[in-house]
Amino acid sequence: MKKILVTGAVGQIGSELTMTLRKRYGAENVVAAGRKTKPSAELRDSGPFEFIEVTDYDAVNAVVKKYDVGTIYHLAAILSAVGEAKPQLAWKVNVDGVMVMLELSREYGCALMVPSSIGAFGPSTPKDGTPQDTIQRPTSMYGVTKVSGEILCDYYYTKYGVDTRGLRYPGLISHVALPGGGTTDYAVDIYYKALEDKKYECFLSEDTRMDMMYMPDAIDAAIDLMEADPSNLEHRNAFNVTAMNFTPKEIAQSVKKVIPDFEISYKIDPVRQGIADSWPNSMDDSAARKEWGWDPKFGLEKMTEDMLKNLSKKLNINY
Ligand code: AKB
Repeated sequence: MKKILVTGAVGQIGSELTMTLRKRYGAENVVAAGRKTKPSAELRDSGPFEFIEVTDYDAVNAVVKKYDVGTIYHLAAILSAVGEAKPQLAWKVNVDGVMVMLELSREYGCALMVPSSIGAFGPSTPKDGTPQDTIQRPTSMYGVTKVSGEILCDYYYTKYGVDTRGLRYPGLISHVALPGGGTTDYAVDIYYKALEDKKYECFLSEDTRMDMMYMPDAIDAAIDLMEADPSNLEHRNAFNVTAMNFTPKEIAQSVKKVIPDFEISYKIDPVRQGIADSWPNSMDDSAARKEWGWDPKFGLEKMTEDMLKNLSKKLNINY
């Protein structure tokens, strides 16, 4: 079989996606690629691993050739908070990197998955039940790069027939790898702090509502989308996908049901609050449900129970 390449394989989504793909398609068929973060022993030893810079066409080309790659999950990206601090880096990684993947996919006939985000929307987008096809005028640099990536995917599909597919991920929550500098990171931090300190100081206000998803659903979404019958896909830029939406106050209440003496306090970070306020409260993901059967399994309470159970084992802290 042609091989699968996962870029950003050491990151929050990549580390779990790579292992799931290896179990499903055979470890030798899934090439993990990272930049400089040391991979876990499991990731490094269970199948092929390569260090590459995703903006380096020649380096990625060599890996695609060496392994006869037929599918690329391009997960390497700069997240929203880091993107505001380093806009040029965000453009380089998030847009130039996508261009490298699109060009190679055109040349080698690869299917390409590029994640987008709720960050691809902005303050002029309808905030509740945000439609699949709507105004996209983001005010964060991250959002600018994500919209650019979506439009480039549409362009390469229409112009060159590249099999592009994408997901507008909401905030992702996992007990395996930490997110790297996003606006929704609070929804991961809160579980660690609940176990470690029984308290958490949140950088967003208590009523900031955003879409969220537990990692097992995010992994299923990526694989199900890439396995979907192409003739059913009307959207080639990125699909709205969500599993739940909540505020910091609501996630804190769900933690408190399991750890009754947990307390949350608030110290607002104006940069991340500004980004969060420009994003939707909730997206309409009916196009994903209709076109490829999107159907998430985890809501807030089920996720909280699972997160705390798994983190308590990982951190060796009982509750
Ligand atoms: C971020 O907060 O930057 C990401 C995202 C929603 O795309 N988690």
